[in-house]
Amino acid sequence: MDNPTGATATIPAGEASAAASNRTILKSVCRSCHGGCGVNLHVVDGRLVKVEGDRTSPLNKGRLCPIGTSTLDIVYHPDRLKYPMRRTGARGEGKWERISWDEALDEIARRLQAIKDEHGAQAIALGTGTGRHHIRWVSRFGHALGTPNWCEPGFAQCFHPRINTTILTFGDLPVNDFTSGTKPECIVYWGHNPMNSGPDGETRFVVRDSLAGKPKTIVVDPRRTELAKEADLWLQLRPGTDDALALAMLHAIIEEKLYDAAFVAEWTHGFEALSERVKRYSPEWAAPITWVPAEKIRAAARLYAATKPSMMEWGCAIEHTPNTIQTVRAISMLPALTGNVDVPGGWVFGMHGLGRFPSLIENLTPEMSAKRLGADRFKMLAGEGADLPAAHIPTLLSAMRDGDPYPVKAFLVFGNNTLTTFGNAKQAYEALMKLDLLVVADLFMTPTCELADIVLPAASWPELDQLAALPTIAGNVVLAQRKAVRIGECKADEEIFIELARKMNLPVGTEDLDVVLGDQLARGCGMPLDELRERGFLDMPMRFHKYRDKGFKTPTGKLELYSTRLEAMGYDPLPYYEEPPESPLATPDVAKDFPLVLTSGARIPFFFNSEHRQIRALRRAHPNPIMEVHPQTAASLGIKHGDWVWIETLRGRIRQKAKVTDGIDPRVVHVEHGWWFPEEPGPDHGVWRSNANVLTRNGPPYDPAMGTYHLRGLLCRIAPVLPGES
Ligand SMILES: Nc1nc2c(c(=O)[nH]1)N[C@H]1C(S)=C(S)[C@@H](COP(=O)(O)OP(=O)(O)OC[C@H]3O[C@@H](n4cnc5c(=O)[nH]c(N)nc54)[C@H](O)[C@@H]3O)O[C@H]1N2
Ligand SMILES: Nc1nc2c(c(=O)[nH]1)N[C@H]1C(S)=C(S)[C@@H](COP(=O)(O)OP(=O)(O)OC[C@H]3O[C@@H](n4cnc5c(=O)[nH]c(N)nc54)[C@H](O)[C@@H]3O)O[C@H]1N2
Ligand code: SF4
Ligand SMILES: [Mo]
Repeated sequence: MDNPTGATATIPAGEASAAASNRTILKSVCRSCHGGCGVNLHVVDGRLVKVEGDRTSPLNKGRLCPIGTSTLDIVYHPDRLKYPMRRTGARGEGKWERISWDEALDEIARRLQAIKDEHGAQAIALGTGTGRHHIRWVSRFGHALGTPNWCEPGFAQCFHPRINTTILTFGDLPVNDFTSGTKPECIVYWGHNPMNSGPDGETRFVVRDSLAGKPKTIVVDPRRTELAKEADLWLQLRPGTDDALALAMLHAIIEEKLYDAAFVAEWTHGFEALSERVKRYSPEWAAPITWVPAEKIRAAARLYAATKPSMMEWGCAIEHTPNTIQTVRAISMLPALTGNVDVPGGWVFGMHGLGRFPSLIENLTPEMSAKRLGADRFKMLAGEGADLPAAHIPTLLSAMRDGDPYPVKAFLVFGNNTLTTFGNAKQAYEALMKLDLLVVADLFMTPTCELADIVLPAASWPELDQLAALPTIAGNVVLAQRKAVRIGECKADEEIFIELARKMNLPVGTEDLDVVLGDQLARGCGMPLDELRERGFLDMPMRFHKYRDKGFKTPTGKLELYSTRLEAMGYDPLPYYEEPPESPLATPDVAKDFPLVLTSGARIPFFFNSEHRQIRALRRAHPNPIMEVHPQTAASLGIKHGDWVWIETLRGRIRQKAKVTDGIDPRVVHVEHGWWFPEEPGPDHGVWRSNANVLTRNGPPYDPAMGTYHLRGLLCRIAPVLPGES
């Protein structure tokens, strides 16, 4: 389903051809999702007229998804924010005046300085969204300002548990070898559906292409996705129980001696301890927890272990419960035990074509770092176990709302629709309403922008210069992102940070953008910035079995099944199972009133999280929020396909339209995330009606090392929306 929207990425042919003589074509990279599809940007008289997939790019070979195809509609949408604005009425009243950039930045600088002087730098927090071009620039500006408190809703909930955990276990983040040409014989899709999502760190087209060689596939998903339909084995588990399933597969692989004995003996640390630990987690133990029959778990273990090379494609579903670190660890041990590590057609470590980003974290004193919200408890998120430490969001929200453990007075949000994507959206709202200063930089006037003191118009990806390296962290393909046009007074987030740092006379973080980018390249692949911009991208040849030279980059030099670093931080060095805190087994009393298991957030190919509802072609392809329910459950409650349905949890209720399907277990319900209705009036734009995060919880217990809260596998009840109900 590459482009069923019929959206066109070109302006009318006449206009384009009339101006064809002064056409410039820039090689760039689409950044509307985590992927990095190569593109050619056609510019005529300062206007972007065409965005086409770059046929020479190894990542997309000329293809674009529906979102990439809609780039012109996004860039030139009439609702784009085009100049800075200051609030004139009460917070959230929707009254604004236009101001200049100078006025906006002067006022922000003045108010930040006053808060810093009165409460300390830690009273200023920064926020951003998932994996965007400027994500690390947000932390950089925070560190330059002297605050340790920056956050992103994915840090404890998405990808970073995988990054931080695999760095402990393997010394590096493994990715899949999609580009060397070696055909995988088996692929596991675990809580991940790259048919719909532009996945974390990969690009969707190479992931899809890997299916062409007809590998065996194993799909771990509570919903019958396109991949599940075609799979050799579909493990339809209860949401939130991935850890139990992985532990049971490890049990079977060890008990039946299906592991790669030579690799395990030479290259792993702690195999005996792991074997002892997983003895208790047999497939028969896991069956009633996961709802997957024991025989099927064994069959999956056998198929995976016997078929090489094997890839593991994993998604954020495994990071949406409060036992994230152990879940990621347990799943990552499947490739580890079967020797599918740094091999062609399997998991590989990257070439790191982009040098480490200068986050300026060294600018924080140890005392200030220790003040990072959550650092005392969640060391894998906010402390020494994190690749790039970030603040714990629920703790940050309490600091804003209640001044606990200390007051946070300002929040600068660069590309995050807080009210839609943070767990427990109502608490997020209460926290934002308490701030002295809320600044939001975005492309559109979101419900979160509506609460701001100052709104800044951000540049979208074809409006700015940057670098990208895909897969993320691994950096095998390095790409130059090019500024092709300017819209209104929009500015790149990076430029805003640099200007603000200069205005505030900060000691660091004031260098020109190109200096930072050039330096990152010099410390990575070594190619000069101008040359990369000319060529568009650099595809670095892969090397395999890199650990054979100097061992794994872990304290023992081995792949640590038993994690010495987790142990040193005071966490369990071996994986274990923990039932999700709200579930039919953990809270049977709650389950009496809320009998269904709720999961959320399976990706929609036409939207990126809370974005793109205002893009007509994309919205036409998916006009309404859709919940999924089994025919049996629907019939028992009088719900028909296409009905609006209430979905209610202990936190609140929302409505979405029913898709009645036997592709979901009768005991499970799925809701989409990210919904608000840009076409409806502000300030809330309908954000409370269908927003999945009205339903989710962000209270304790959290993952002990990562602070992760609970987005998938909660308890809910559903009922038809009756005429006249609102
Ligand atoms: N219930 C539930 N909640 C979830 C999830 C789930 O599965 N279920 N998934 C979670 C996950 S995995 C993640 S990563 C988060 C994602 O959460 P977010 O990253 O916050 O979500 P987005 O909607 O992608 O982005 C937020 C805003 O960034 C703006 N934006 C886009 N490009 C730019 C730019 O270049 N500059 C600026 N300044 N703004 C820009 C968009 O217009 C949008 O308003 O959501 C999480 N929330
Ligand atoms: N088009 C598009 N692309 C995107 C995004 C987007 O919103 N739209 N969002 C981006 C972001 S932030 C992320 S993190 C990635 C996410 O993309 P993926 O990692 O592919 O994850 P999801 O699509 O959220 O979920 C994948 C599958 O997990 C299943 N699932 C639900 N609950 C559970 C569970 O408890 N266990 C298991 N094993 N499976 C479960 C769902 O049924 C779904 O089919 O996509 C990124 N790319
Ligand atoms: S998959 Fe992502 S990077 Fe590729 S065209 Fe779509 S939005 Fe752009
Ligand atoms: Mo994410």
